[in-house]
Amino acid sequence: MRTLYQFEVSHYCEKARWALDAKGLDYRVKNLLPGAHRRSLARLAPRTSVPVLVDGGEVVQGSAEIITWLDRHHAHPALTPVGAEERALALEWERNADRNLGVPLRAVFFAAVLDDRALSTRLLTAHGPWWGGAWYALAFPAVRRGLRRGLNLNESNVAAARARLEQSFTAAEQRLAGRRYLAGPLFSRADLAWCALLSPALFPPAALPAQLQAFIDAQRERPLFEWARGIYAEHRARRQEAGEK
Ligand SMILES: N[C@@H](CCC(=O)N[C@@H](CS)C(=O)NCC(=O)O)C(=O)O
Repeated sequence: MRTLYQFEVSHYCEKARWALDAKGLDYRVKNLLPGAHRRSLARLAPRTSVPVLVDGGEVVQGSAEIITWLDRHHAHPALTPVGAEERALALEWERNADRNLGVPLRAVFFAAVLDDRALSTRLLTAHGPWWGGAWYALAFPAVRRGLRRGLNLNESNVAAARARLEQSFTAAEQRLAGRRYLAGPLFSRADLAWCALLSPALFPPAALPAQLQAFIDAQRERPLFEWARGIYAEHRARRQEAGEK
């Protein structure tokens, strides 16, 4: 069985889920627990990050790599444009989303969420192993320290992440002016990446700390957010329930 190793809360994992769903493929998800995930992944993949797709004995790590692999093995519908120019554009805009949207949005999100232990525990253990709550009761302070260190969550970096997000929103809006899609006439991995990586702000997974909610509320009416809600409505089929969590 095709298996996606993931964190339910991760927007990079949402990218991979969306790609699998777009292809209409059956798969099961294996939800790992942030902090404890390293042990599970050490046996499987070279790095410690999710998403990781295991399909027919092959292991593919990274959301972009998963989309490329899926397009190679399950061609329809194509997420990578066929024409060279559009293909290059789609890959460039996807890379742009991975670096300039996914990374700073995660920093802004976790900088606020990690201050609230109950909320963090709920989000990070969601749909995960049955022992997640008990494990976090002991390990959460260490997990939080590790996340803050790994994501470089200090005041100046978080302020810089907010500024980078504003720049990214503006750049995407300029690109989308007069266009339905980012890279040519069809929906592609570029659109998928921008929308999936924006998803924590589009569809907040819980009631969020006031300051973070205020930041999101201030963006909600932006053309980029309106566009992304439209793309979700039109292109994101509901995930087929496929087995074990
Ligand atoms: N560029 C990677 C980023 C993946 C990523 O940063 N995953 C995070 C969750 S959002 C993760 O697994 N962090 C834990 C770790 O790296 O150990 C991708 O597109 O898959």
